[in-house]
Parts: sequence; structure tokens; C-alpha cells
Amino acid sequence: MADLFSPLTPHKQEIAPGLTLFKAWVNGGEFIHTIENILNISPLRHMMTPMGYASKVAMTNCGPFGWASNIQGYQYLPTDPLSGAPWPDLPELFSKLAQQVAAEVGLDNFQPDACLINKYEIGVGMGKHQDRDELNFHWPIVSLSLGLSAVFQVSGNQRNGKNFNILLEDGDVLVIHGPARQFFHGIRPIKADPMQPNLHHRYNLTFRKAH
Ligand code: MD3
Ligand code: FE
Repeated sequence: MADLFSPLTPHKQEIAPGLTLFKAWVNGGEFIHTIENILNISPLRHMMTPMGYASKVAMTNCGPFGWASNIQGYQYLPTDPLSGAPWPDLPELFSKLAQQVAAEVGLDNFQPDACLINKYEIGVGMGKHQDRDELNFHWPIVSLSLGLSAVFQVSGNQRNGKNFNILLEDGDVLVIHGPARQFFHGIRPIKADPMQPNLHHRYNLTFRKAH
């Protein structure tokens, strides 16, 4: 019998046209070692924003291109500004997941060339924004959530539109494409989970095609 303690069955849920949530799609633990290998090469850092303050979310990248922010603005770069070396390779574990879930929403041949890794400590969120630094909005953004849960807020094509809240839990994958691709979205400050006192943060991986 299903009870509160049974793991959730993986399932696909269309929240809105272009916004598809894949609940409990992966075993989050299987990704952590791979992420740690990346962080040893390109460590997490608090990037400066064009507004002149350090971002509260810690970030790094892997893949041919990495998203970077500084006082000048945002851009995709082929090398890590901290080392001058190329970003760590995009692991096959990541690119296969991104390609498989994109195919589930009818987008064949999605080959991400950028993976942004965001780390949220408790109390940290991300303000409302659009993702528009990529060349071709035909391609989706595939997001993987790991660790602590987050409340993701999306308000359609207007920053101040009506908010829709979506819970993103460990192992959930969200695919954003088509009419949702330029939706405004943000992350509410992360809360500790009294049921999982050993969890202290959340990771989010976004797979993108920058070029
Ligand atoms: C909906 N990251 O890195 S991922 C980002 O959880 C970002 O770290 C959040 O927003 C995070 O830019 C949310 C899910 C996501 C990503 C891009 C979207 C949802 C989106 C673009 C349009 C609409
Ligand atoms: Fe975003």
C-alpha cells in the first residue's frame, strides 16, 4: 500500500504549455559525485551582478560554454574567468538526461553546450528574471533539482503577472520550452527541512544551448 514513506513513482506532469515537470525522475545521489568532480576544477563562486553586488547563489559551469556575470553584464564564456582554462567537460550523465527529457516533450536532438550549476544555502533565493542570453529560444532549458526542496515561482510573460508556485524536490526535472521559454521566474528563499536535518543546501543544474 502506498503511504507517506513510499518513494514517489516517477511521472510526467504538464503544468502549462511549454512547462513540463518530471517528478522524482532521477536518483539525485547519483549526480552528487559527478558534481563534486566539476567543483574541484571550477569551484563555486559568487559572481558580481551588473547592479554591483555579489550574487547570493553560488555558481559554476561545465560544458563548452559557461554562463558568467560581472559588473559589465552577462555572457556565455568558453573559459572559466577564475583559471582561464576551459570549463570542465559536460558529463555524459548530464547530456543524456537532458537529451532524453527533451525528447519526452517532442524536442529531438537537444545537445546542450552549457550547464550552469547553482548552489543555494538555506535562506538564499533567486529574484525574478528571464533567461535570454541564449542564441536560439527554440531550444529548451532543462533543469535538475537536487537536495533541499525549493518553491519555484513563474509569472508568465510579465514580471508582475500572477505568480504560479511549483515545488521542486530532489530528483525533479523541469523542461521549459516553446511559449514558456521566456517566462519570468524566480526561486523563493530555501528553507531547512526538519525531516532531513542533514541537508543544508540545494543544487540546481540547468542544461542549455548557448550557441
Ligand atoms: C522557467 N534557476 O539558473 S531552474 C537560472 O532553480 C534559474 O536555480 C532556477 O532560473 C534554479 O536561470 C530555476 C528552472 C527554470 C529555468 C529557466 C526557466 C525555469 C524556467 C526559464 C523560463 C521559465
Ligand atoms: Fe532562470
